[in-house]
Amino acid sequence: MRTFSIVLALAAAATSVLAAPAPDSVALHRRAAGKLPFFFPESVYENVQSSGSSPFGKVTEDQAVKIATDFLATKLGLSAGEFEVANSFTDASGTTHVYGAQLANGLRIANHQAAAHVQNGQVIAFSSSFNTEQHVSKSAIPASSGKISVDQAIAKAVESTGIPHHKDFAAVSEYVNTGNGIVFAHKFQLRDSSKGQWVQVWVDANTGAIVHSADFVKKSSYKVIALPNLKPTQGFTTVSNPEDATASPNGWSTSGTTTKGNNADVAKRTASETAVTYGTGTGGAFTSSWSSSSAPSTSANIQASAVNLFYIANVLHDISYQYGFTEKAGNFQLSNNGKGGKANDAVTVSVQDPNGTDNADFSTPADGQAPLMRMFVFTSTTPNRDGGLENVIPLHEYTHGISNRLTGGSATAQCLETTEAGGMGEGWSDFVGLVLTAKSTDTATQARVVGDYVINSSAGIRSYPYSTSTSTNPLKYSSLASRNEVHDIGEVWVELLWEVYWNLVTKYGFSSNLYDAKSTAGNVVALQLVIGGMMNQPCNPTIISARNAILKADQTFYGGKYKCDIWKGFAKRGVGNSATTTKTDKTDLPSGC
Ligand SMILES: *[C@@H]1O[C@H](CO)[C@@H](O)[C@H](O)[C@H]1NC(C)=O
Ligand SMILES: *[C@@H]1O[C@H](CO)[C@@H](O)[C@H](O)[C@H]1NC(C)=O
Ligand SMILES: [Ca+2]
Ligand SMILES: [Ca+2]
Ligand SMILES: [Zn+2]
Repeated sequence: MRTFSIVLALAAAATSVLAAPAPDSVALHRRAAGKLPFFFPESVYENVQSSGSSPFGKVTEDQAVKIATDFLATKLGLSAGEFEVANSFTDASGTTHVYGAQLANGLRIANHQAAAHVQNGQVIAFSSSFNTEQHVSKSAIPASSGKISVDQAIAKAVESTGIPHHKDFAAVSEYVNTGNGIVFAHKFQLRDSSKGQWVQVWVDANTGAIVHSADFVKKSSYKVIALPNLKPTQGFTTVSNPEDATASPNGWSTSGTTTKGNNADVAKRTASETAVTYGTGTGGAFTSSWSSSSAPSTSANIQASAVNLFYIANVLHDISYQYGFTEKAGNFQLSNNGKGGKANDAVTVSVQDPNGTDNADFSTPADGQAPLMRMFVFTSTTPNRDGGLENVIPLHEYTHGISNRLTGGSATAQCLETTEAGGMGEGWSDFVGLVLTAKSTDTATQARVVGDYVINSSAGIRSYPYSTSTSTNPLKYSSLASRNEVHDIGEVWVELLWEVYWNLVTKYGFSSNLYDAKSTAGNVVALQLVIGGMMNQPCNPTIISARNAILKADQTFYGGKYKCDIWKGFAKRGVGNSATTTKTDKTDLPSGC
């Protein structure tokens, strides 16, 4: 196993101009989420003053429940049969918690909930969403009957939401406060596991309309440098529910409170690893407030970096999954949910890793052992800059994991070890970074620069910007005669792939939805060909055998449709039909192209 870094050393700043990318508001991915009606009367919450020492002392749980329900009956003006305890328990402090809902005609009013909390025989707090001064005093309760049957209500709701009925949950009759009075309703569930949708709805048994709903799917949001944006100067935006249900059925953050989940474990660690600080969220919402004028080490900036890195690692997990980097292919997950492959290898991401500067690296052991991605701080500016905030850098690092696992199979991690194969490893990493940060307004001859933010130089960290213009980027196959370092070799490989990419985008268009790997848009096809090539190529491939593996992927995925687009891209920069591993430029095409 070899550890790959993003740079060997900082390139001396050459001159080149980066055209400012046009703003591109097209999101990479959005889960379809229709808004269903939801009404819940505002709850009141009161701490009840203790009257000092309790006349009761310790009471049993049953006694505590009776004390709570008597209290609620008086407080909310309820008579016998108008309240039902749904659940109660006593915690370690001896406090008994009692929860329930208002009953009418023996049925629950779904959103008329109340609770009381009892300690030492006294109510210490209570809450309610009904019958207090703030709420409408007793609404009229309609009859518990309706014109619409349960089956009719289900049929209507399935039709209007497009989500199938979830038959495991039996329908229940309940009342619902709609905000305009109480209605008699049928309660049931709708679920589509493949789309990650699962909701409970209440349908008015007289009108057939959905009047209330509860969405069981965890909501999430991440304030990040949203792809395809590249760097913090383009701003942080809040991305909502970015998880792909197929690739990440368990979501991204396991708890909704830390940057730790099935695909990635993202934290700032001190050098001795005595302190581990995860990015934090509340109920799935991960906010951040990054400051360009403060050092990366402030807690706000560490949080911004951790949340951004968690986002990038998970996005690439989910996108690469669509193109075949799945559990069985050896991807990086804590649990594989029974889908094959070896688990326990979510990516460990070290935010602002203290053991290095001015670089980033990624170590990939074989399937079943967790890889390590170390993001360092770059030191040539004041304040220093965080590599985790230039999206191309973590995308580059994660792609090392993909190319290493796929080449020669996931059980072995020794297939990108020769200098030429290692060079292509660097190339695939930059290439995937470019593809995930490409915008619909980009052009073939535009200069695409890597690492310009971290070193604050428009030239970035490579010797030339990537571009199909041979004056902007003159690299060709024969350039390898004087290029022996893996990143230098990688630049040549990226140029070859970049020519193919643009042949495809020019002819077949661009899609901003990289999650649809079946799309015929040129950029999606290019990504599929490159990832498919990794699966086909031999252990320690050469540029020639890696090109041939891409041509093979074109046959297997597309029946050879893009053969000539691929050949023309490679031939333009010297890897034509008669090119050999001696690295002399040949620009000829095979017959038929
Ligand atoms: C930093 O390097 C030391 C010494 O090699 C190692 O023990 C420690 O785990 C490293 N710290 C981190 C955060 O990786
Ligand atoms: C980045 O470079 C520009 C232009 O050379 C300079 O004005 C600016 O101060 C630099 N920023 C930092 C943080 O070093
Ligand atoms: Ca795995
Ligand atoms: Ca491998
Ligand atoms: Zn690298």
